[in-house]
Amino acid sequence: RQLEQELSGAIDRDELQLFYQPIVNAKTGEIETFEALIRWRHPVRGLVSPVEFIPLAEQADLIAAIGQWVIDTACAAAATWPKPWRVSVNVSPSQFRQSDVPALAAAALARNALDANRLVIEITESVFIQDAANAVDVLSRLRRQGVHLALDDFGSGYSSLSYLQRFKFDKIKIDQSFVRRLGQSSDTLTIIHAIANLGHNLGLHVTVEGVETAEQLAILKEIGFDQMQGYLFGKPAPTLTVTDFEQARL
Ligand code: G
Ligand code: G
Ligand code: MN
Ligand code: NA
Repeated sequence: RQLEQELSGAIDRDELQLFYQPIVNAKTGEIETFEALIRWRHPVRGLVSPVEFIPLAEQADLIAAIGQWVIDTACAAAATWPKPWRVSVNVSPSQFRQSDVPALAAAALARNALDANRLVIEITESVFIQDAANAVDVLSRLRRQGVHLALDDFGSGYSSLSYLQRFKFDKIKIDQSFVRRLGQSSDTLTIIHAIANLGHNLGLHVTVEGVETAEQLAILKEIGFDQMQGYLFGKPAPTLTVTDFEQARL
C-alpha cells in the first residue's frame, strides 16, 4: 500500500531512471541497440527492480504514466547518442491495452526528432492472451509508423508458436532461461537451435539473451544468431560507458 502511494509520486520526484544494456551484432560484435530497463531510485530502499514495482504500477493505474515516461525518456536519450543505435523499450500487456502506444511513440519520436526506425518496442506473448485482435491492431499501427517490433522472452510462455502466425515481428528474443540451462542438458542446445532456425525461416531476426560466459558464447556462435545480449557484453548501466563504444570480441 505504502509503496504504491510512494510510486505515484515517483515520476514527479524524478526517482525513476532508465538503465541501458547493449545488444550486439552476433557476427561483428558491434553494438546495434540499447535496451532501456527501468529502475526506481527509492529514497530508503535504494534501487527497486521493475519486477517489484511494475506489477504495483499496474494495480494502481500508474502503468500508463510510467510507460509514457519510459518511451519519452528513451527517445530523448537515443537522440543524444553519438551513433544511430536503436533504443528498445519494454511495454507490458496492461500498458498495451490501457494506453495508445502508437500515439505515445509518435509524440516521443517527433519531440526528439528521432527516426521511427530507431525505436524498438518489446512485448511478450502474454499481450495476445486477453485481446489478441486489439494487440494485432496496435502492432500494425506501430508497424505502419516504422517502429520495430520484438517478441520478447520467446519460448517461455505456452503456445508461443501460434503468436508467430498472428503478427509478423521484426525479431524474436529467445528467453534467457534457455541459455541458463545450456550446460545442463544437450536438449537445450537442440531447442535453441530449432528456435533460431524457425525464426530465420520465417524471415525474422533472432536475438539470444542472457549470455554471461565465454563458454556459452562459444556454443552459441555455432548457431548463427543476428544479435546477442547479456552480461558478457555489458550489464544494464545508467549511462553509456567507454566500453559501449568498442566492439565486443566475438
Ligand atoms: O532490468 P531487469 O532484469 O530488472 O528487468 C526485469 C523485468 O522488468 C524484465 O522482464 C523487463 O522486461 C521488465 N522491464 C524493465 N524495464 C521495463 C519498462 O520500462 N517497462 C516494463 N513494462 N517492463 C520493464
Ligand atoms: O524480460 P526482459 O528480457 O526484458 O528482461 C531483461 C532483463 O534481463 C533485464 O532486466 C536485465 O537486467 C536482465 N539481464 C540482461 N542480461 C542478463 C544476463 O546476462 N544475465 C542475467 N541473469 N540477467 C540479464
Ligand atoms: Mn526485454
Ligand atoms: Na527478454
